[in-house]
Amino acid sequence: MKITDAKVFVCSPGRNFVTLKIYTDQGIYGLGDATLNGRELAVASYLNDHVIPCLIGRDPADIEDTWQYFYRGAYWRKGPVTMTAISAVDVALWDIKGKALNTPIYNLLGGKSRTKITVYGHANGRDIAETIDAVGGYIEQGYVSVRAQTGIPGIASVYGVSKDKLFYEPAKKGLPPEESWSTEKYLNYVPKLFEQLRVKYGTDVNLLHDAHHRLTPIQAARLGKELEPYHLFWLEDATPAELQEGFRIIRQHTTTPLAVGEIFDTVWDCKLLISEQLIDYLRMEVCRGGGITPMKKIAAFADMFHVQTGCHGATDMSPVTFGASLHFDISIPNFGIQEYMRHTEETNAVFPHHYRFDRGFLYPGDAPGHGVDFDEKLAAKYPYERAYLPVNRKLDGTMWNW
Ligand code: EZ4
Ligand code: CO
Repeated sequence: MKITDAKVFVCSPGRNFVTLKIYTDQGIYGLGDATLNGRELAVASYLNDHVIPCLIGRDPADIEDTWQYFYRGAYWRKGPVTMTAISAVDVALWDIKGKALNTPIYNLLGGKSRTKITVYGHANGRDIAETIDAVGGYIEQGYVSVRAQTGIPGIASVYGVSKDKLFYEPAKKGLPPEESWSTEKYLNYVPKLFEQLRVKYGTDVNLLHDAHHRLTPIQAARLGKELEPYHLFWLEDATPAELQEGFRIIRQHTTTPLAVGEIFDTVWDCKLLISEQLIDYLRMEVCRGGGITPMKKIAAFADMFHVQTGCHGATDMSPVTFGASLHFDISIPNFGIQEYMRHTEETNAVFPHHYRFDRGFLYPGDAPGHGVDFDEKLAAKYPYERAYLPVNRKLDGTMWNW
């Protein structure tokens, strides 16, 4: 089999997505997701200008060699633009292999290690009372795991809080919106949320929380310690992780389980975090992490150090990434949990798929490949619209981490 062509589609059915379609001389095509939130066109250019010319004529069966060709072969390694582009190629090639062999990708990864994928939903509210109600709504829908984010009195807009209860979409059309932040107000308010959630809903529900890179290690240690009585499933992105050693400080002080990694793009971003057992859950997924090929290896490495996966699954992962992630999730031994933010009806219509959601669980389906398709005609009705993630400032105007 030979690759005859590849095309990049940029569309915006509710939000922007970049989709790679690889064509072969046997009529089989594969789809990959190349969406990088707020930097979409850079990946589209990387693929169009630098990857696709080298793809034509290659044998799509040689997935490992193709991955090495674009990783080692570029000389310039790592980085979110490069790794998102390589991910799209890798996932599209796994899709082609599955279709060529008429089998779902999970069969090519060793088969199923479980029957269904536990997901967590996103509950949020403008204050503690509203957030408590939102968590209740998820429990009623059958979720066993819920992430809870609350607005904070005195801060105008906070990560994870939206007006729409079922959909949370941080990217906004136009130039980056500005949000504000106070670590002091946040640290004083959030433990009360989890105290009240446990009083109201007891211990059966898994509760998660995302600090979204706002804290220093010692502040994260304080939060983890204060949340210990409420037994969180995880505390996510407590501190930025460029300095992996920073997690030693958090770890010394708290038994609250730690998750990190949604912005990591290679194993080098988490080598120390994993090998020193500084984290419990790794948030990398197939789109940002370079595809299924490296993610299998990273998961195996993490398994040696008791680290489980918790793949990022926000709306900026297109349904193609969800499809691929679910095959990965169902096959690996050290799956932990999968994030699941709902896509809009427009997005789902552009990406018809075989995976399905039912009362707190996702199922990958049995279609050959990853089981997600792309309706080009419909996609063409939704042209790209510039959109950015917010930026974040402390109350005195200092730029801070969003
Ligand atoms: O902010 O995917 O846990 N989920 C998250 C997401 C991220 C977005 C960034 O593109 O932190 O909401
Ligand atoms: Co997060």
